[in-house]
Amino acid sequence: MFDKVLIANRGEIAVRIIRACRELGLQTVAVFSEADRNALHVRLADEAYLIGPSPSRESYLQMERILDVARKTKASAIHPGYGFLAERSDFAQACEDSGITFIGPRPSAISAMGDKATARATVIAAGVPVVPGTEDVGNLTNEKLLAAARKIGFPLLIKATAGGGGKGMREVRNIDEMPHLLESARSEALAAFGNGDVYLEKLVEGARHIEFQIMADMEGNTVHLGERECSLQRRHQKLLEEAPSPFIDDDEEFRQRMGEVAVKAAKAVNYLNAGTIEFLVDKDKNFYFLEMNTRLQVEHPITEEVTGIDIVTEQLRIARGRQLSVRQEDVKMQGWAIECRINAEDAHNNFLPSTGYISHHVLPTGPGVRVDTGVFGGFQITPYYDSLVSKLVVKGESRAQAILRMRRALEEYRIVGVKTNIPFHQSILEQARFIAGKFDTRFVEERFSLEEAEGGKETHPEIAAIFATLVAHEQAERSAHIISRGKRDTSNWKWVSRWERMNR
Ligand code: MV4
Repeated sequence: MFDKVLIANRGEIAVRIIRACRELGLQTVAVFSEADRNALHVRLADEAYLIGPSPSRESYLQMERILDVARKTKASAIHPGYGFLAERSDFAQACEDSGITFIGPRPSAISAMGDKATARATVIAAGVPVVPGTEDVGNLTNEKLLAAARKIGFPLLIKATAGGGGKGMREVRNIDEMPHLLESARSEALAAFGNGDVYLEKLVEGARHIEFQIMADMEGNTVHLGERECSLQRRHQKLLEEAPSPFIDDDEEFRQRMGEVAVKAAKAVNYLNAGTIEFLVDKDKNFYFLEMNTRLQVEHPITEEVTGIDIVTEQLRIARGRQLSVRQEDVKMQGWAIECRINAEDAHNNFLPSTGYISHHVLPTGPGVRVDTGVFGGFQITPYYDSLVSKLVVKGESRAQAILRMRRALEEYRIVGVKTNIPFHQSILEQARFIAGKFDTRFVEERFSLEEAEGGKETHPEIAAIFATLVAHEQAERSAHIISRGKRDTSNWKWVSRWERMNR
């Protein structure tokens, strides 16, 4: 059993894991690249070791160097976080071979779910619904794929077996464009994953993306912690997530039916520790397994907020051989949580990452607000890693309260030195379709093009009226008086000068 954990990651998730270890009395070892000498995870850990230059290929992806640090410091467990080495079965295996506990699933489950065609075949065999498509694994020839396409029908999607996250994905409307799109999908997949294999699925249009959190212990107890709504994405990057999903909300029967299928899919690969089953859900509530993420996810906090279960603590307990602390019937979703991913990016420059020195970072606080972050005032945002600055999470009793609370928190948020997508989140939270919960995976991209086309004058009078009533109700229920919510003070500089005067 371990009492010292190496965290093979950086940023907010490394901080999140260190905090859970600290609460459990476990020693922590951080690793860092040259760009991260001053990082928060380095400051918070009991020990920290430089593992290489800034590019992740030369640091956070260096398995041997990380294992060396673990051996040297006698850390007998490694938490991989998300990204980097989290879904590398060879890394999980290398840990096992070195007698180090990998805090996550077994290598066999990572590889079975990592190959999306194998994942499909495996869950089909377990009786889990998938979108109609190819069911063979391994390298399918173009000839076979063309024959399969005629059977499946159009429109369909070409997907990369090594993929996930939309890389190497192509929408095909008819057989004539298929050969060309097969070639481009294969070459994109080959470049991105070193594997050009593809498979086919019928295109499900206007679907929602809903995922279930899974936890499983060494005894094979497997539970789900309910769903997260993840339809709001841009270019396959999630932007805002909520739990529960407005599409499931109080349909407990539907939730349990999907949850049972999610558990079945996880059990099909003898799953251990935390994972996520992604589903596509169409407007008639048909749902289909898409893929499994064999890691802790960025958006795990919203599930923690509505279930009261600390997922990272649970991960550590499971890895130490303890039983799950909850049975399925004990898991209850209560209230509503929303997460906004605050990214350092420039909306006016094609959402390119915005780098630079964060001179001020003042976080929203108060009732129902949680911020997970790895940055602070004085931190330099470099171009080497992803653009996530923080995860702003709010919890309310109802969805309406969570929305109002998120708007309030976004107004309070002050970050100076880099551009962020805070204005984007504010505009989403004002959208009638978002407020009404009537959106699918096309919403974000459609909305932006619509706004341009119509000069921002998209109106849904009925939905707007319904929400006005909701807000009025919500506000009437509060005794506090509400100051007319003006526009966010967009001038950070004005705010900084006030702050400086206050601190003189
Ligand atoms: C789909 C789909 C429609 N039909 N599969 C995108 C990334 C990868 N995880 C799966 N994706 C999709 N697969 C079928 N058969 C639509 C998407 C999709 C999507 C899925 C989840 C969240 C956002 C999305 C945005 C565009 C397309």
